[in-house]
Amino acid sequence: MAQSDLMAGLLKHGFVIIDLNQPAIISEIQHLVKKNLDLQKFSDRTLDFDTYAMTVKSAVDEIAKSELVKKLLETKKELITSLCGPDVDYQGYPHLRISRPDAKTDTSGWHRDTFYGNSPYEVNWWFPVFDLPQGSGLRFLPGSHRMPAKNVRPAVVPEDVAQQRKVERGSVANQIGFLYAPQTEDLIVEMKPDEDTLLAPKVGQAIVFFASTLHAGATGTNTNSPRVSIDIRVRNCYAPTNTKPGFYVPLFRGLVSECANQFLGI
Ligand SMILES: O=C(O)CCC(=O)C(=O)O
Ligand SMILES: [Fe+2]
Repeated sequence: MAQSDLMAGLLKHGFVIIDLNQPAIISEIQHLVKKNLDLQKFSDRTLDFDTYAMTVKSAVDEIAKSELVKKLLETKKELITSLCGPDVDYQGYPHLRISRPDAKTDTSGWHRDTFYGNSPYEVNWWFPVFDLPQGSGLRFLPGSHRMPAKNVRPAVVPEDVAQQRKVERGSVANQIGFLYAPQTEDLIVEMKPDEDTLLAPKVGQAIVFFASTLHAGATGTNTNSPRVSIDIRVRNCYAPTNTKPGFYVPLFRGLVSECANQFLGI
Protein backbone atom coordinates (compact mmCIF):
# COMPACT_ATOMS: atom_id res chain seq x y z
CA MET A 1 0.00 0.00 0.00
CA ALA A 2 1.28 3.46 -0.88
CA GLN A 3 2.17 5.62 2.11
CA SER A 4 -0.51 8.17 1.11
CA ASP A 5 -3.29 5.51 1.07
CA LEU A 6 -2.09 4.26 4.41
CA MET A 7 -2.26 7.76 5.91
CA ALA A 8 -5.67 8.37 4.34
CA GLY A 9 -7.00 5.12 5.86
CA LEU A 10 -5.61 5.95 9.26
CA LEU A 11 -7.07 9.44 9.16
CA LYS A 12 -10.50 8.23 8.04
CA HIS A 13 -10.96 5.04 10.06
CA GLY A 14 -8.47 5.38 12.93
CA PHE A 15 -6.77 2.11 11.95
CA VAL A 16 -4.95 0.57 9.00
CA ILE A 17 -3.37 -2.81 8.18
CA ILE A 18 0.24 -2.59 7.03
CA ASP A 19 2.75 -5.11 5.69
CA LEU A 20 5.71 -5.57 7.99
CA ASN A 21 7.89 -7.19 5.32
CA GLN A 22 10.11 -8.75 7.98
CA PRO A 23 9.62 -12.54 7.79
CA ALA A 24 12.93 -13.28 9.53
CA ILE A 25 12.07 -11.19 12.62
CA ILE A 26 8.54 -12.63 12.80
CA SER A 27 9.93 -16.14 12.56
CA GLU A 28 12.36 -15.40 15.41
CA ILE A 29 9.43 -14.16 17.52
CA GLN A 30 7.46 -17.32 16.68
CA HIS A 31 10.43 -19.41 17.69
CA LEU A 32 10.79 -17.59 21.04
CA VAL A 33 7.09 -18.01 21.82
CA LYS A 34 7.17 -21.73 21.00
CA LYS A 35 10.32 -22.20 23.04
CA ASN A 36 8.84 -20.54 26.12
CA LEU A 37 5.22 -21.66 25.95
CA ASP A 38 3.52 -24.97 25.43
CA LEU A 39 0.66 -23.64 23.30
CA GLN A 40 -1.11 -26.97 23.60
CA LYS A 41 -1.77 -26.10 27.24
CA PHE A 42 -3.74 -23.06 26.10
CA SER A 43 -6.06 -25.10 23.92
CA ASP A 44 -7.74 -26.85 26.78
CA ARG A 45 -9.07 -25.17 29.90
CA THR A 46 -6.82 -26.68 32.53
CA LEU A 47 -4.92 -23.46 33.36
CA ASP A 48 -6.39 -21.26 36.06
CA PHE A 49 -6.12 -17.54 35.39
CA ASP A 50 -3.18 -16.86 37.74
CA THR A 51 -1.07 -19.73 36.35
CA TYR A 52 -2.02 -18.57 32.87
CA ALA A 53 -0.82 -15.01 33.62
CA MET A 54 2.48 -16.21 35.16
CA THR A 55 3.15 -18.54 32.23
CA VAL A 56 2.53 -15.82 29.66
CA LYS A 57 4.68 -13.36 31.60
CA SER A 58 7.70 -15.68 31.46
CA ALA A 59 7.47 -15.66 27.65
CA VAL A 60 7.02 -11.87 27.54
CA ASP A 61 10.17 -11.46 29.63
CA GLU A 62 12.12 -13.36 26.96
CA ILE A 63 10.58 -11.41 24.08
CA ALA A 64 11.35 -8.10 25.83
CA LYS A 65 14.95 -9.19 26.45
CA SER A 66 15.39 -10.19 22.80
CA GLU A 67 14.50 -6.65 21.59
CA LEU A 68 12.97 -8.25 18.49
CA VAL A 69 10.00 -5.89 18.59
CA LYS A 70 12.39 -2.93 18.70
CA LYS A 71 14.19 -4.39 15.68
CA LEU A 72 10.86 -4.65 13.89
CA LEU A 73 9.94 -1.03 14.65
CA GLU A 74 13.37 0.16 13.52
CA THR A 75 12.58 -1.16 10.05
CA LYS A 76 9.50 1.12 10.01
CA LYS A 77 11.34 4.30 10.93
CA GLU A 78 10.01 6.30 7.99
CA LEU A 79 6.38 5.52 8.76
CA ILE A 80 6.74 5.99 12.51
CA THR A 81 8.58 9.30 12.29
CA SER A 82 6.15 10.62 9.69
CA LEU A 83 3.35 9.88 12.17
CA CYS A 84 5.03 10.91 15.43
CA GLY A 85 7.92 13.19 14.48
CA PRO A 86 11.64 12.50 14.83
CA ASP A 87 11.67 11.78 18.58
CA VAL A 88 9.95 8.51 19.31
CA ASP A 89 9.58 6.27 22.34
CA TYR A 90 8.20 2.74 22.26
CA GLN A 91 6.71 0.38 24.83
CA GLY A 92 9.76 -1.63 25.89
CA TYR A 93 7.81 -4.41 27.60
CA PRO A 94 5.41 -5.70 24.93
CA HIS A 95 2.03 -7.29 25.54
CA LEU A 96 1.87 -10.88 24.35
CA ARG A 97 -1.73 -12.06 24.34
CA ILE A 98 -2.58 -15.73 24.28
CA SER A 99 -6.35 -15.71 24.02
CA ARG A 100 -7.90 -19.09 24.49
CA PRO A 101 -10.85 -19.97 22.25
CA ASP A 102 -14.15 -18.89 23.71
CA ALA A 103 -12.47 -17.83 26.99
CA LYS A 104 -14.22 -14.64 28.01
CA THR A 105 -11.43 -13.92 30.48
CA ASP A 106 -8.68 -13.65 27.87
CA THR A 107 -9.67 -10.69 25.72
CA SER A 108 -10.53 -7.14 26.57
CA GLY A 109 -13.99 -5.77 25.91
CA TRP A 110 -14.64 -2.55 24.02
CA HIS A 111 -12.32 0.28 25.05
CA ARG A 112 -10.07 3.08 23.94
CA ASP A 113 -6.55 2.92 25.33
CA THR A 114 -7.13 6.54 26.40
CA PHE A 115 -9.34 5.09 29.19
CA TYR A 116 -6.25 3.53 30.72
CA GLY A 117 -3.49 6.11 30.87
CA ASN A 118 -2.60 6.42 27.19
CA SER A 119 -3.14 9.72 25.40
CA PRO A 120 -4.61 10.28 21.93
CA TYR A 121 -1.06 11.09 20.77
CA GLU A 122 -0.07 7.44 21.15
CA VAL A 123 -0.13 4.93 18.28
CA ASN A 124 -0.75 1.20 18.78
CA TRP A 125 0.74 -1.67 16.83
CA TRP A 126 -1.01 -5.05 17.01
CA PHE A 127 0.14 -8.11 15.08
CA PRO A 128 -0.56 -11.86 15.07
CA VAL A 129 2.35 -14.15 15.92
CA PHE A 130 0.70 -17.21 14.34
CA ASP A 131 -2.17 -17.53 11.84
CA LEU A 132 -5.30 -16.17 13.45
CA PRO A 133 -7.96 -18.77 14.19
CA GLN A 134 -11.21 -18.35 12.25
CA GLY A 135 -13.25 -15.44 13.58
CA SER A 136 -10.50 -13.98 15.74
CA GLY A 137 -8.67 -10.68 15.51
CA LEU A 138 -9.41 -7.18 16.71
CA ARG A 139 -12.74 -5.38 16.30
CA PHE A 140 -12.91 -1.63 15.66
CA LEU A 141 -15.50 1.10 15.51
CA PRO A 142 -14.41 3.00 12.36
CA GLY A 143 -14.05 6.75 12.83
CA SER A 144 -14.25 6.55 16.62
CA HIS A 145 -10.81 8.16 16.96
CA ARG A 146 -12.45 11.46 16.04
CA MET A 147 -15.56 11.02 18.20
CA PRO A 148 -15.12 12.40 21.71
CA ALA A 149 -15.58 9.91 24.55
CA LYS A 150 -18.73 10.81 26.49
CA ASN A 151 -19.61 9.69 30.00
CA VAL A 152 -16.63 7.44 30.57
CA ARG A 153 -17.53 5.32 33.58
CA PRO A 154 -16.71 1.99 35.22
CA ALA A 155 -17.96 -0.96 33.18
CA VAL A 156 -19.91 -3.78 34.72
CA VAL A 157 -17.84 -6.95 34.30
CA PRO A 158 -20.03 -10.06 33.86
CA GLU A 159 -20.10 -12.11 37.06
CA ASP A 160 -18.59 -15.27 35.50
CA VAL A 161 -15.62 -13.30 34.12
CA ALA A 162 -15.11 -11.36 37.36
CA GLN A 163 -15.09 -14.64 39.32
CA GLN A 164 -12.35 -16.21 37.20
CA ARG A 165 -10.28 -13.13 36.43
CA LYS A 166 -9.16 -11.00 39.32
CA VAL A 167 -6.84 -8.25 38.11
CA GLU A 168 -5.23 -6.02 40.73
CA ARG A 169 -3.27 -2.92 39.82
CA GLY A 170 0.39 -3.93 39.29
CA SER A 171 -0.43 -7.67 39.39
CA VAL A 172 1.13 -10.11 36.93
CA ALA A 173 -2.09 -10.06 34.90
CA ASN A 174 -2.01 -6.25 34.84
CA GLN A 175 1.64 -6.30 33.75
CA ILE A 176 0.84 -8.51 30.77
CA GLY A 177 -1.91 -6.15 29.62
CA PHE A 178 -5.10 -6.99 31.51
CA LEU A 179 -7.08 -4.01 32.75
CA TYR A 180 -7.79 -3.69 36.43
CA ALA A 181 -10.65 -1.20 36.21
CA PRO A 182 -12.56 -1.65 32.94
CA GLN A 183 -14.36 1.43 31.71
CA THR A 184 -17.18 2.06 29.27
CA GLU A 185 -18.79 5.09 27.60
CA ASP A 186 -21.92 6.12 25.68
CA LEU A 187 -20.60 5.15 22.21
CA ILE A 188 -19.90 1.60 23.37
CA VAL A 189 -23.28 1.17 24.99
CA GLU A 190 -25.08 2.63 21.97
CA MET A 191 -23.08 0.69 19.33
CA LYS A 192 -25.25 -1.31 16.88
CA PRO A 193 -24.19 -4.85 15.89
CA ASP A 194 -23.24 -3.95 12.29
CA GLU A 195 -21.32 -0.77 13.09
CA ASP A 196 -18.02 -2.39 13.97
CA THR A 197 -15.56 -4.25 11.82
CA LEU A 198 -13.33 -7.26 12.50
CA LEU A 199 -9.72 -6.96 11.34
CA ALA A 200 -7.79 -10.18 10.96
CA PRO A 201 -4.32 -9.39 9.63
CA LYS A 202 -2.13 -12.18 8.26
CA VAL A 203 1.12 -13.20 9.89
CA GLY A 204 3.57 -10.59 8.61
CA GLN A 205 1.04 -7.77 8.82
CA ALA A 206 0.13 -5.41 11.65
CA ILE A 207 -2.76 -3.15 12.56
CA VAL A 208 -1.67 0.41 13.30
CA PHE A 209 -4.28 2.42 15.21
CA PHE A 210 -4.70 5.30 17.59
CA ALA A 211 -5.01 5.01 21.36
CA SER A 212 -8.29 6.89 20.92
CA THR A 213 -9.88 4.37 18.50
CA LEU A 214 -12.53 2.10 20.03
CA HIS A 215 -11.50 -1.55 19.79
CA ALA A 216 -12.09 -4.96 21.37
CA GLY A 217 -10.38 -8.34 21.25
CA ALA A 218 -12.07 -11.23 19.41
CA THR A 219 -11.20 -14.87 20.01
CA GLY A 220 -12.14 -17.53 17.51
CA THR A 221 -15.15 -19.77 17.49
CA ASN A 222 -15.17 -23.43 16.42
CA THR A 223 -11.45 -23.73 17.02
CA ASN A 224 -9.07 -25.23 19.54
CA SER A 225 -6.29 -22.80 18.76
CA PRO A 226 -5.54 -19.78 20.87
CA ARG A 227 -5.16 -16.36 19.26
CA VAL A 228 -1.52 -15.35 19.74
CA SER A 229 -0.73 -11.65 19.24
CA ILE A 230 1.63 -8.91 20.32
CA ASP A 231 0.75 -5.28 20.90
CA ILE A 232 2.92 -2.29 21.69
CA ARG A 233 2.64 1.47 21.49
CA VAL A 234 4.79 4.30 20.15
CA ARG A 235 4.59 8.05 20.81
CA ASN A 236 6.55 11.22 20.34
CA CYS A 237 8.73 11.33 23.45
CA TYR A 238 7.41 14.82 24.29
CA ALA A 239 3.75 13.82 23.89
CA PRO A 240 1.60 13.47 26.99
CA THR A 241 1.05 10.06 28.55
CA ASN A 242 -0.15 8.82 31.90
CA THR A 243 1.61 5.49 31.59
CA LYS A 244 3.90 4.31 34.38
CA PRO A 245 7.50 5.60 34.42
CA GLY A 246 9.59 3.18 32.36
CA PHE A 247 6.64 2.08 30.21
CA TYR A 248 8.14 4.02 27.30
CA VAL A 249 11.81 3.79 26.32
CA PRO A 250 13.68 5.60 23.52
CA LEU A 251 13.41 4.34 19.95
CA PHE A 252 14.50 7.25 17.73
CA ARG A 253 15.90 10.69 18.45
CA GLY A 254 16.14 13.48 15.89
CA LEU A 255 19.11 15.73 15.47
CA VAL A 256 17.79 18.56 17.65
CA SER A 257 17.00 16.24 20.56
CA GLU A 258 20.30 14.42 20.14
CA CYS A 259 22.23 17.69 20.48
CA ALA A 260 19.99 19.09 23.22
CA ASN A 261 20.36 15.90 25.25
CA GLN A 262 24.17 16.09 24.97
CA PHE A 263 24.11 19.77 25.93
CA LEU A 264 21.84 19.06 28.92
CA GLY A 265 23.77 15.95 29.86
CA ILE A 266 20.71 13.68 29.77
O1 LIG B 1 -5.79 -8.17 21.66
C1 LIG B 1 -6.66 -7.81 22.45
O2 LIG B 1 -7.52 -8.59 22.89
C2 LIG B 1 -6.72 -6.40 22.92
C3 LIG B 1 -5.62 -5.59 22.34
C4 LIG B 1 -5.70 -4.17 22.76
O3 LIG B 1 -6.56 -3.74 23.47
C5 LIG B 1 -4.65 -3.26 22.29
O4 LIG B 1 -3.76 -3.67 21.53
O5 LIG B 1 -4.67 -2.08 22.69
FE1 LIG C 1 -6.42 -1.65 23.77
